[in-house]
Amino acid sequence: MFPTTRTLRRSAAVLAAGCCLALLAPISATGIARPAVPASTSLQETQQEVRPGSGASPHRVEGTGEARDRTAVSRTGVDILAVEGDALTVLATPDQLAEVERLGFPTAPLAPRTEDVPSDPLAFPPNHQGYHDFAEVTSELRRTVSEHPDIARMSSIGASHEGRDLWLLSIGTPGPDVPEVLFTCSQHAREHLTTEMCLRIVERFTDGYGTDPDITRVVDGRVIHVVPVVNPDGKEYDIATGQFRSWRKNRQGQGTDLNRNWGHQWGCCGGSSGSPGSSTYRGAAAFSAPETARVRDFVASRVVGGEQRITAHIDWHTYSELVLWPYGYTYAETGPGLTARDARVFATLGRQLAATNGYTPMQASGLYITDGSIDDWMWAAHGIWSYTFEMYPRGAGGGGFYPPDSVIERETARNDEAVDLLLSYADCVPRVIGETCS
Ligand code: 0X9
Ligand code: ZN
Repeated sequence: MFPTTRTLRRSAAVLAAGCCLALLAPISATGIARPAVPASTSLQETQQEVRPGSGASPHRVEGTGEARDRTAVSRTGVDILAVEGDALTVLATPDQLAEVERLGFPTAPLAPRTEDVPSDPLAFPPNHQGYHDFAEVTSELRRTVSEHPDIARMSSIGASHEGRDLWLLSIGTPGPDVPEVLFTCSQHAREHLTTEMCLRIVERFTDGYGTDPDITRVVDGRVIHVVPVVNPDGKEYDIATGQFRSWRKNRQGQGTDLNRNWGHQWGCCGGSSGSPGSSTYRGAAAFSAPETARVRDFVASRVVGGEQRITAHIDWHTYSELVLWPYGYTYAETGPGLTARDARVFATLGRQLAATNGYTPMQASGLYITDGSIDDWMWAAHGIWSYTFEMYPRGAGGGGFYPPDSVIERETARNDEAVDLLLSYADCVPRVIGETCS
Protein backbone atom coordinates (compact mmCIF):
# COMPACT_ATOMS: atom_id res chain seq x y z
CA MET A 1 0.00 0.00 0.00
CA PHE A 2 1.12 3.49 -0.44
CA PRO A 3 0.92 6.34 1.97
CA THR A 4 -2.22 8.36 2.27
CA THR A 5 -1.48 10.99 4.86
CA ARG A 6 0.50 14.06 4.18
CA THR A 7 3.09 12.98 6.67
CA LEU A 8 3.51 9.67 4.97
CA ARG A 9 3.50 11.32 1.61
CA ARG A 10 6.49 13.38 2.56
CA SER A 11 8.39 10.34 3.68
CA ALA A 12 7.35 8.14 0.79
CA ALA A 13 10.44 8.81 -1.25
CA VAL A 14 12.61 7.70 1.59
CA LEU A 15 10.62 4.53 2.03
CA ALA A 16 10.57 3.77 -1.64
CA ALA A 17 14.24 4.42 -2.06
CA GLY A 18 15.05 1.23 -0.27
CA CYS A 19 12.72 -0.81 -2.37
CA CYS A 20 13.70 -1.55 -5.92
CA LEU A 21 16.19 -0.71 -8.50
CA ALA A 22 15.29 -0.46 -12.14
CA LEU A 23 14.48 -3.75 -13.76
CA LEU A 24 13.82 -4.45 -17.37
CA ALA A 25 10.28 -3.69 -18.40
CA PRO A 26 8.39 -2.76 -21.54
CA ILE A 27 9.43 0.46 -23.08
CA SER A 28 7.25 3.39 -22.31
CA ALA A 29 7.42 7.02 -23.22
CA THR A 30 8.05 7.47 -19.59
CA GLY A 31 11.42 6.12 -19.98
CA ILE A 32 12.54 7.72 -23.13
CA ALA A 33 16.05 8.95 -22.86
CA ARG A 34 15.81 12.51 -23.96
CA PRO A 35 19.03 14.30 -24.61
CA ALA A 36 19.82 16.84 -21.96
CA VAL A 37 19.70 20.17 -23.71
CA PRO A 38 20.53 23.28 -21.78
CA ALA A 39 18.06 26.12 -21.81
CA SER A 40 15.37 23.92 -23.24
CA THR A 41 12.19 25.70 -24.00
CA SER A 42 9.54 23.19 -23.50
CA LEU A 43 7.57 20.48 -24.54
CA GLN A 44 4.47 19.22 -25.60
CA GLU A 45 3.27 15.85 -25.10
CA THR A 46 2.28 12.66 -26.31
CA GLN A 47 -0.94 11.27 -26.78
CA GLN A 48 -1.01 7.69 -27.63
CA GLU A 49 -0.51 4.67 -25.57
CA VAL A 50 3.01 3.54 -26.21
CA ARG A 51 3.44 -0.20 -26.26
CA PRO A 52 6.11 -2.51 -27.49
CA GLY A 53 5.21 -3.27 -31.06
CA SER A 54 3.17 -0.12 -31.59
CA GLY A 55 5.64 0.86 -34.27
CA ALA A 56 6.40 4.21 -32.71
CA SER A 57 9.93 4.84 -31.54
CA PRO A 58 11.73 7.79 -30.00
CA HIS A 59 13.52 10.13 -32.35
CA ARG A 60 15.18 13.48 -32.23
CA VAL A 61 14.00 15.98 -34.86
CA GLU A 62 16.47 18.74 -35.65
CA GLY A 63 15.87 22.22 -37.01
CA THR A 64 12.71 22.89 -35.04
CA GLY A 65 13.66 26.06 -33.22
CA GLU A 66 10.63 28.03 -34.42
CA ALA A 67 7.01 27.55 -33.36
CA ARG A 68 6.07 27.14 -37.04
CA ASP A 69 8.52 24.26 -37.40
CA ARG A 70 7.11 22.59 -34.30
CA THR A 71 3.57 23.09 -35.53
CA ALA A 72 4.50 21.49 -38.87
CA VAL A 73 6.07 18.48 -37.18
CA SER A 74 3.12 18.20 -34.79
CA ARG A 75 0.73 18.07 -37.74
CA THR A 76 2.35 14.89 -39.04
CA GLY A 77 0.78 13.16 -36.05
CA VAL A 78 3.94 12.37 -34.12
CA ASP A 79 3.82 12.53 -30.36
CA ILE A 80 5.96 15.44 -29.26
CA LEU A 81 7.60 14.54 -26.00
CA ALA A 82 9.93 17.46 -25.53
CA VAL A 83 10.92 20.73 -27.11
CA GLU A 84 14.48 21.49 -26.28
CA GLY A 85 16.35 24.24 -28.02
CA ASP A 86 16.39 23.58 -31.75
CA ALA A 87 15.30 19.97 -31.45
CA LEU A 88 12.18 18.02 -30.66
CA THR A 89 11.97 14.62 -29.07
CA VAL A 90 9.13 12.68 -30.61
CA LEU A 91 7.58 9.26 -30.71
CA ALA A 92 6.99 8.49 -34.34
CA THR A 93 5.98 5.64 -36.61
CA PRO A 94 8.10 4.97 -39.72
CA ASP A 95 5.48 6.66 -41.91
CA GLN A 96 5.45 9.73 -39.71
CA LEU A 97 9.24 9.86 -39.69
CA ALA A 98 9.28 9.72 -43.47
CA GLU A 99 6.88 12.64 -43.58
CA VAL A 100 8.96 14.63 -41.11
CA GLU A 101 12.05 13.99 -43.24
CA ARG A 102 10.12 14.93 -46.37
CA LEU A 103 9.35 18.27 -44.74
CA GLY A 104 13.09 18.79 -44.42
CA PHE A 105 13.69 18.07 -40.75
CA PRO A 106 16.58 15.68 -40.08
CA THR A 107 15.75 12.90 -37.63
CA ALA A 108 17.85 10.56 -35.55
CA PRO A 109 16.80 7.57 -33.45
CA LEU A 110 17.11 7.72 -29.69
CA ALA A 111 17.65 4.80 -27.39
CA PRO A 112 14.67 3.90 -25.26
CA ARG A 113 15.16 3.64 -21.54
CA THR A 114 13.91 0.88 -19.36
CA GLU A 115 11.24 1.45 -16.75
CA ASP A 116 10.93 0.37 -13.18
CA VAL A 117 8.84 -2.64 -12.40
CA PRO A 118 6.36 -1.90 -9.66
CA SER A 119 5.88 -4.03 -6.60
CA ASP A 120 2.14 -3.41 -6.47
CA PRO A 121 0.25 -3.63 -9.75
CA LEU A 122 -2.44 -1.28 -8.49
CA ALA A 123 -0.18 1.41 -7.11
CA PHE A 124 2.27 3.88 -8.48
CA PRO A 125 5.62 2.20 -9.15
CA PRO A 126 8.56 2.41 -6.80
CA ASN A 127 9.88 5.93 -6.38
CA HIS A 128 6.42 7.21 -7.29
CA GLN A 129 4.38 6.04 -4.34
CA GLY A 130 4.11 9.52 -2.93
CA TYR A 131 1.78 10.36 -5.82
CA HIS A 132 -1.95 10.10 -5.21
CA ASP A 133 -4.14 7.87 -7.31
CA PHE A 134 -7.82 8.70 -7.69
CA ALA A 135 -8.94 6.88 -4.53
CA GLU A 136 -6.26 8.63 -2.51
CA VAL A 137 -7.23 12.01 -3.93
CA THR A 138 -10.80 11.29 -2.91
CA SER A 139 -9.78 10.38 0.65
CA GLU A 140 -7.52 13.38 0.92
CA LEU A 141 -10.32 15.72 -0.10
CA ARG A 142 -12.74 14.03 2.32
CA ARG A 143 -10.24 14.38 5.12
CA THR A 144 -9.77 18.04 4.28
CA VAL A 145 -13.46 18.91 4.43
CA SER A 146 -13.93 16.93 7.61
CA GLU A 147 -11.09 18.84 9.26
CA HIS A 148 -12.12 22.24 7.86
CA PRO A 149 -15.90 22.20 7.52
CA ASP A 150 -16.05 25.95 8.17
CA ILE A 151 -14.13 26.92 5.04
CA ALA A 152 -13.97 23.91 2.69
CA ARG A 153 -16.69 22.22 0.64
CA MET A 154 -16.35 19.14 -1.51
CA SER A 155 -18.73 18.43 -4.34
CA SER A 156 -18.89 16.47 -7.54
CA ILE A 157 -19.44 18.53 -10.67
CA GLY A 158 -20.44 15.39 -12.56
CA ALA A 159 -19.03 12.11 -13.74
CA SER A 160 -16.26 11.11 -16.09
CA HIS A 161 -16.88 8.83 -19.06
CA GLU A 162 -16.33 5.78 -16.86
CA GLY A 163 -18.41 7.23 -14.04
CA ARG A 164 -15.82 8.60 -11.66
CA ASP A 165 -16.67 11.75 -9.78
CA LEU A 166 -15.11 14.95 -10.96
CA TRP A 167 -14.32 16.39 -7.57
CA LEU A 168 -14.39 20.06 -6.79
CA LEU A 169 -12.96 21.41 -3.56
CA SER A 170 -13.95 24.99 -2.84
CA ILE A 171 -12.40 27.08 -0.11
CA GLY A 172 -13.82 30.36 1.20
CA THR A 173 -17.21 32.00 1.32
CA PRO A 174 -18.79 33.19 -1.93
CA GLY A 175 -20.34 36.62 -2.16
CA PRO A 176 -21.02 39.37 -4.68
CA ASP A 177 -17.71 41.07 -3.97
CA VAL A 178 -15.61 37.97 -3.52
CA PRO A 179 -13.50 37.12 -6.57
CA GLU A 180 -13.10 33.44 -7.32
CA VAL A 181 -10.06 31.68 -8.74
CA LEU A 182 -10.06 28.26 -10.36
CA PHE A 183 -7.26 25.72 -10.51
CA THR A 184 -7.59 22.63 -12.74
CA CYS A 185 -5.20 19.71 -12.83
CA SER A 186 -4.63 16.50 -14.71
CA GLN A 187 -6.46 17.09 -17.93
CA HIS A 188 -3.67 14.94 -19.30
CA ALA A 189 -3.58 11.53 -17.71
CA ARG A 190 0.14 11.01 -17.30
CA GLU A 191 0.87 14.44 -15.84
CA HIS A 192 0.57 13.19 -12.29
CA LEU A 193 2.65 15.94 -10.73
CA THR A 194 -0.18 18.35 -11.48
CA THR A 195 -2.62 16.45 -9.25
CA GLU A 196 -0.10 16.98 -6.48
CA MET A 197 -0.02 20.68 -7.31
CA CYS A 198 -3.76 20.95 -6.84
CA LEU A 199 -3.60 18.96 -3.61
CA ARG A 200 -0.96 21.31 -2.32
CA ILE A 201 -3.17 24.31 -3.04
CA VAL A 202 -6.00 22.62 -1.13
CA GLU A 203 -3.73 21.75 1.77
CA ARG A 204 -2.08 25.16 2.02
CA PHE A 205 -5.28 27.19 2.02
CA THR A 206 -7.05 24.95 4.52
CA ASP A 207 -4.34 23.94 6.99
CA GLY A 208 -3.00 27.49 7.07
CA TYR A 209 -6.35 29.08 7.81
CA GLY A 210 -6.56 30.67 11.24
CA THR A 211 -2.86 30.23 11.95
CA ASP A 212 -1.07 31.84 9.01
CA PRO A 213 -2.23 35.46 8.70
CA ASP A 214 -1.50 35.67 4.95
CA ILE A 215 -3.43 32.50 4.20
CA THR A 216 -6.28 33.63 6.44
CA ARG A 217 -6.51 36.96 4.65
CA VAL A 218 -6.61 35.29 1.24
CA VAL A 219 -9.29 32.79 2.24
CA ASP A 220 -11.36 35.57 3.82
CA GLY A 221 -11.25 37.55 0.60
CA ARG A 222 -11.36 34.95 -2.17
CA VAL A 223 -13.02 31.72 -3.15
CA ILE A 224 -10.54 29.13 -4.34
CA HIS A 225 -11.94 26.34 -6.53
CA VAL A 226 -9.78 23.30 -7.18
CA VAL A 227 -10.51 20.41 -9.55
CA PRO A 228 -7.55 18.12 -8.80
CA VAL A 229 -8.32 15.48 -11.44
CA VAL A 230 -10.16 16.56 -14.57
CA ASN A 231 -9.34 13.24 -16.24
CA PRO A 232 -9.66 10.52 -13.57
CA ASP A 233 -10.25 7.68 -16.06
CA GLY A 234 -7.08 8.45 -17.95
CA LYS A 235 -5.10 8.87 -14.75
CA GLU A 236 -6.18 5.47 -13.45
CA TYR A 237 -5.58 3.85 -16.81
CA ASP A 238 -2.08 5.26 -16.91
CA ILE A 239 -1.12 3.47 -13.70
CA ALA A 240 -3.46 0.48 -13.75
CA THR A 241 -0.92 -2.15 -14.78
CA GLY A 242 1.81 -0.85 -12.54
CA GLN A 243 3.79 0.31 -15.52
CA PHE A 244 3.19 3.81 -16.71
CA ARG A 245 1.46 3.73 -20.05
CA SER A 246 2.26 7.27 -21.07
CA TRP A 247 -1.45 7.78 -21.61
CA ARG A 248 -2.58 11.30 -22.32
CA LYS A 249 -6.24 11.33 -23.29
CA ASN A 250 -9.51 10.41 -21.60
CA ARG A 251 -10.98 6.90 -21.99
CA GLN A 252 -13.87 7.57 -24.32
CA GLY A 253 -13.44 5.39 -27.41
CA GLN A 254 -9.79 5.61 -28.38
CA GLY A 255 -9.53 8.65 -26.17
CA THR A 256 -10.08 12.36 -26.62
CA ASP A 257 -7.38 14.86 -25.84
CA LEU A 258 -9.29 16.99 -23.37
CA ASN A 259 -7.05 19.95 -24.05
CA ARG A 260 -8.25 19.96 -27.67
CA ASN A 261 -11.94 19.49 -26.85
CA TRP A 262 -12.86 22.97 -25.58
CA GLY A 263 -15.28 25.08 -27.50
CA HIS A 264 -13.38 28.12 -28.66
CA GLN A 265 -12.13 27.76 -32.24
CA TRP A 266 -12.39 24.00 -31.78
CA GLY A 267 -10.49 22.24 -34.53
CA CYS A 268 -9.95 25.49 -36.39
CA CYS A 269 -6.32 25.71 -37.14
CA GLY A 270 -4.39 22.48 -37.43
CA GLY A 271 -3.66 22.48 -33.72
CA SER A 272 -5.44 19.18 -33.09
CA SER A 273 -6.30 16.02 -34.96
CA GLY A 274 -9.54 14.62 -36.36
CA SER A 275 -8.21 11.04 -36.21
CA PRO A 276 -9.45 9.14 -33.16
CA GLY A 277 -6.14 7.31 -32.77
CA SER A 278 -4.12 10.49 -32.61
CA SER A 279 -2.71 11.72 -29.36
CA THR A 280 -4.28 15.11 -30.03
CA TYR A 281 -7.69 13.85 -31.15
CA ARG A 282 -10.10 16.68 -30.60
CA GLY A 283 -13.22 14.53 -30.17
CA ALA A 284 -16.33 14.34 -32.34
CA ALA A 285 -17.45 17.81 -31.33
CA ALA A 286 -16.49 20.53 -28.91
CA PHE A 287 -17.27 19.33 -25.38
CA SER A 288 -17.97 15.80 -26.60
CA ALA A 289 -15.94 14.62 -23.61
CA PRO A 290 -17.99 14.57 -20.42
CA GLU A 291 -15.00 15.82 -18.47
CA THR A 292 -14.67 19.09 -20.40
CA ALA A 293 -18.45 19.49 -20.54
CA ARG A 294 -18.77 19.21 -16.76
CA VAL A 295 -16.01 21.74 -16.10
CA ARG A 296 -17.67 24.00 -18.68
CA ASP A 297 -20.98 23.67 -16.81
CA PHE A 298 -19.35 24.40 -13.48
CA VAL A 299 -17.70 27.52 -14.85
CA ALA A 300 -21.03 28.61 -16.32
CA SER A 301 -22.63 28.10 -12.90
CA ARG A 302 -20.36 30.75 -11.47
CA VAL A 303 -22.08 33.41 -13.54
CA VAL A 304 -24.19 35.06 -10.87
CA GLY A 305 -26.42 38.00 -11.66
CA GLY A 306 -24.94 38.13 -15.13
CA GLU A 307 -21.38 38.35 -13.86
CA GLN A 308 -18.73 35.65 -13.96
CA ARG A 309 -17.29 35.42 -10.48
CA ILE A 310 -14.23 33.46 -11.51
CA THR A 311 -11.69 36.02 -12.61
CA ALA A 312 -8.51 33.98 -12.94
CA HIS A 313 -7.48 30.41 -13.64
CA ILE A 314 -4.46 28.18 -13.93
CA ASP A 315 -4.58 24.87 -15.77
CA TRP A 316 -1.62 22.78 -14.64
CA HIS A 317 0.37 20.54 -16.98
CA THR A 318 3.80 19.00 -17.24
CA TYR A 319 6.39 19.46 -18.46
CA SER A 320 8.86 22.13 -19.68
CA GLU A 321 8.56 24.86 -17.05
CA LEU A 322 6.47 27.33 -18.98
CA VAL A 323 3.85 29.95 -18.27
CA LEU A 324 1.49 30.20 -21.27
CA TRP A 325 -1.45 32.44 -22.09
CA PRO A 326 -4.06 32.78 -24.87
CA TYR A 327 -4.49 32.53 -27.69
CA GLY A 328 -3.02 29.19 -28.57
CA TYR A 329 -4.89 28.81 -31.86
CA THR A 330 -3.17 31.70 -33.60
CA TYR A 331 0.30 33.17 -33.72
CA ALA A 332 -1.27 36.64 -33.60
CA GLU A 333 -1.03 38.38 -30.26
CA THR A 334 -4.54 39.70 -30.61
CA GLY A 335 -7.72 38.17 -31.99
CA PRO A 336 -11.48 38.34 -31.68
CA GLY A 337 -12.20 39.07 -28.04
CA LEU A 338 -8.55 39.59 -27.17
CA THR A 339 -7.43 43.18 -27.60
CA ALA A 340 -3.96 44.66 -27.49
CA ARG A 341 -4.71 45.77 -23.94
CA ASP A 342 -5.76 42.25 -22.98
CA ALA A 343 -2.60 40.87 -24.53
CA ARG A 344 -0.58 43.35 -22.47
CA VAL A 345 -2.31 42.26 -19.28
CA PHE A 346 -1.78 38.58 -20.09
CA ALA A 347 1.87 39.07 -20.93
CA THR A 348 2.63 41.37 -18.00
CA LEU A 349 1.10 39.11 -15.39
CA GLY A 350 2.42 36.02 -17.19
CA ARG A 351 5.96 37.36 -16.94
CA GLN A 352 5.50 38.25 -13.29
CA LEU A 353 4.20 34.78 -12.56
CA ALA A 354 7.16 33.25 -14.36
CA ALA A 355 9.56 35.47 -12.43
CA THR A 356 8.44 33.76 -9.23
CA ASN A 357 9.23 30.22 -10.32
CA GLY A 358 11.85 30.54 -13.04
CA TYR A 359 9.57 29.22 -15.77
CA THR A 360 9.68 30.62 -19.31
CA PRO A 361 6.75 32.91 -20.18
CA MET A 362 5.20 33.03 -23.64
CA GLN A 363 1.97 33.18 -25.56
CA ALA A 364 0.74 29.59 -25.92
CA SER A 365 1.15 29.53 -29.71
CA GLY A 366 4.82 30.34 -29.20
CA LEU A 367 5.16 26.72 -28.20
CA TYR A 368 3.07 25.34 -31.04
CA ILE A 369 -0.43 25.92 -32.32
CA THR A 370 -3.19 24.28 -30.32
CA ASP A 371 -6.90 24.67 -30.91
CA GLY A 372 -9.66 23.72 -28.52
CA SER A 373 -7.48 24.29 -25.46
CA ILE A 374 -8.90 25.25 -22.10
CA ASP A 375 -7.25 28.64 -21.72
CA ASP A 376 -8.56 29.98 -25.04
CA TRP A 377 -12.08 28.98 -24.02
CA MET A 378 -11.85 30.39 -20.49
CA TRP A 379 -10.86 33.73 -21.91
CA ALA A 380 -13.09 33.86 -24.97
CA ALA A 381 -16.23 32.46 -23.35
CA HIS A 382 -15.95 33.97 -19.87
CA GLY A 383 -13.26 36.63 -19.81
CA ILE A 384 -11.29 34.62 -17.27
CA TRP A 385 -7.59 35.44 -17.14
CA SER A 386 -6.46 31.91 -17.83
CA TYR A 387 -2.91 30.60 -17.77
CA THR A 388 -1.43 27.22 -18.53
CA PHE A 389 1.55 26.22 -16.42
CA GLU A 390 3.85 23.47 -17.63
CA MET A 391 5.61 22.25 -14.51
CA TYR A 392 8.88 20.47 -13.83
CA PRO A 393 11.03 19.20 -15.39
CA ARG A 394 12.38 21.73 -17.86
CA GLY A 395 13.76 19.09 -20.16
CA ALA A 396 14.40 15.41 -20.45
CA GLY A 397 16.71 15.12 -17.52
CA GLY A 398 14.25 15.23 -14.67
CA GLY A 399 12.13 12.20 -15.44
CA GLY A 400 9.86 13.65 -18.10
CA PHE A 401 6.23 12.99 -17.26
CA TYR A 402 7.25 10.72 -14.43
CA PRO A 403 9.68 12.42 -12.08
CA PRO A 404 10.23 10.58 -8.80
CA ASP A 405 8.04 11.47 -5.85
CA SER A 406 11.04 13.01 -4.15
CA VAL A 407 10.48 16.15 -6.26
CA ILE A 408 6.83 16.64 -5.34
CA GLU A 409 7.38 18.86 -2.33
CA ARG A 410 10.00 21.05 -3.99
CA GLU A 411 8.32 21.39 -7.38
CA THR A 412 4.87 22.14 -6.04
CA ALA A 413 6.17 24.55 -3.40
CA ARG A 414 7.98 26.28 -6.22
CA ASN A 415 4.61 27.54 -7.43
CA ASP A 416 3.30 28.85 -4.11
CA GLU A 417 4.32 32.38 -4.91
CA ALA A 418 2.75 32.30 -8.37
CA VAL A 419 -0.49 31.00 -6.89
CA ASP A 420 -0.43 33.75 -4.26
CA LEU A 421 0.30 36.38 -6.89
CA LEU A 422 -2.59 35.31 -9.07
CA LEU A 423 -4.89 35.31 -6.05
CA SER A 424 -3.71 38.77 -5.09
CA TYR A 425 -4.68 40.15 -8.51
CA ALA A 426 -7.99 38.30 -8.67
CA ASP A 427 -10.00 41.35 -7.65
CA CYS A 428 -8.65 43.32 -10.63
CA VAL A 429 -6.21 41.57 -12.93
CA PRO A 430 -5.70 44.66 -15.15
CA ARG A 431 -4.21 46.33 -12.07
CA VAL A 432 -1.04 44.62 -13.22
CA ILE A 433 -0.75 47.23 -15.99
CA GLY A 434 -1.86 50.09 -13.77
CA GLU A 435 -5.56 50.07 -14.56
CA THR A 436 -8.25 50.38 -11.95
CA CYS A 437 -11.41 48.33 -11.76
CA SER A 438 -14.79 49.59 -10.63
O1 0X9 B 1 -0.21 20.24 -25.86
C1 0X9 B 1 -0.73 20.62 -24.79
O2 0X9 B 1 -1.93 20.47 -24.54
C2 0X9 B 1 0.13 21.33 -23.74
N1 0X9 B 1 1.38 20.63 -23.55
S1 0X9 B 1 1.34 19.20 -22.85
O3 0X9 B 1 2.63 18.64 -22.96
N2 0X9 B 1 1.04 19.31 -21.32
O4 0X9 B 1 0.33 18.44 -23.50
C3 0X9 B 1 0.47 22.69 -24.22
C4 0X9 B 1 -0.72 23.52 -24.54
C5 0X9 B 1 -0.30 24.86 -25.05
N3 0X9 B 1 -1.40 25.59 -25.63
C6 0X9 B 1 -2.30 26.23 -24.85
N4 0X9 B 1 -2.13 26.33 -23.57
N5 0X9 B 1 -3.30 26.81 -25.44
ZN1 ZN C 1 -0.66 18.44 -20.55
